[in-house]
Amino acid sequence: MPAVTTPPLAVADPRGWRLPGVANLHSHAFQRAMAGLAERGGGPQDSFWTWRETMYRIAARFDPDLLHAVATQLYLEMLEAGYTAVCEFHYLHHAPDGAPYATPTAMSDALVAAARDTGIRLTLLPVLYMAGGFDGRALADRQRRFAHDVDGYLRLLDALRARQDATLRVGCALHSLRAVPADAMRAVLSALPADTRVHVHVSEQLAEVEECVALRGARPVRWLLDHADVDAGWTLVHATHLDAGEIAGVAGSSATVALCPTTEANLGDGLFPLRAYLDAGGRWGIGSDSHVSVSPVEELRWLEYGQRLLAQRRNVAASAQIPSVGRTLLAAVADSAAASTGFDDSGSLWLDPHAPLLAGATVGDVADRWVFAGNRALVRDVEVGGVRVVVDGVHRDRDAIAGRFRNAMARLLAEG
Ligand code: NGQ
Ligand code: ZN
Repeated sequence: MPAVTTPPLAVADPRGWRLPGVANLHSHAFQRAMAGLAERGGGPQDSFWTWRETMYRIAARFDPDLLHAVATQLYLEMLEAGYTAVCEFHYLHHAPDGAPYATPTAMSDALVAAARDTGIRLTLLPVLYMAGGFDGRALADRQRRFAHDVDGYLRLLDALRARQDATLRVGCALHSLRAVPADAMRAVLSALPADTRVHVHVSEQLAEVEECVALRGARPVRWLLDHADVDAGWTLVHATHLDAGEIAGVAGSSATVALCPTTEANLGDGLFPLRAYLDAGGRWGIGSDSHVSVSPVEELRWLEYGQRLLAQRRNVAASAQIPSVGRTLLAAVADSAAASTGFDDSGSLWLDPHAPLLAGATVGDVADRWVFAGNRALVRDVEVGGVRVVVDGVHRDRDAIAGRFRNAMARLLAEG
């Protein structure tokens, strides 16, 4: 069984019910600007891949200022919802035509500034993106701003690593097996300092599973396990489609799977085999990915409810050792945070002890009440690195940040 936090997860203190802050293991900050704007039917062929074209059209409008404004609002919302750290899977590196900015790290700098402005901890994951598919085809024009060669990518990592401090970690992200040729993957992995966190999108859509089998002779997770030293420093994002051997292989590797239930539902990805993965002792955490929702409770609720709908039974994540589903889910997320983010301490959040929904709550049921019946309004205070950034449900700079976000959205949408 996975390690379980032995002290109580929630403790009552004078400020309320205190729980560990939640790490958000997967974010593309710019996509917050399109939340709710890709929900118009274009026909029965609508899919992840047609959504991606909409996403690319919005991505093309971003510059460092817009990215800063959107990411700042997003990170503020994350903090108010109880997320204290975010792994930013960042691939909008260059200008839309693919030319580097005068300051090559300008887009990364915008994300670092957004995190510092809000007080969230940032694990910046600059993304290596080289090819348009498993066959190694060149990037399409709309993907050119994502591109690096191996040397350029390693230089970017070096430049960003020099800025690491108590609030910033820099890891490595491979966009996906389709976007990173095998030899480039090997070259990058062998050049990384020990202890670098590595994140990769894998096995999200059946089309990529089939293409990987056709071109690399194995399913993507199998291929990755066979071609890289996947260990506790790795985070496999989505890993939705797994066969029994892959479930055992990922669990046995001690890697963390980053599940993004609201985005995976929104994009029609499929359902992760949670029960089998838990039975194999697998580690997992959550991410809000495209940010159609910015709420750890909604991610966890969707995760459990998807499994209930599929299995037609209840309390799927519970076990004989820990019958509370909410506690099981929150403890798994707390236990996986450091391995994926590189930060040892996740900060704390306090649920409002005066909320009617928590009347009569006990140490044994407060996690279930929050995950299954509450929402972010129950989060009263949030503390990161000893600093209280959310007080009485409100981030210290909420109004100023929202004002800049509104201006940014007006500019972004005017360009449509
Ligand atoms: C991304 N998002 O990189 O933003 C991807 C879509 C792709 C998700 N996979 C693009 N949820 O995978 O090619
Ligand atoms: Zn993603």
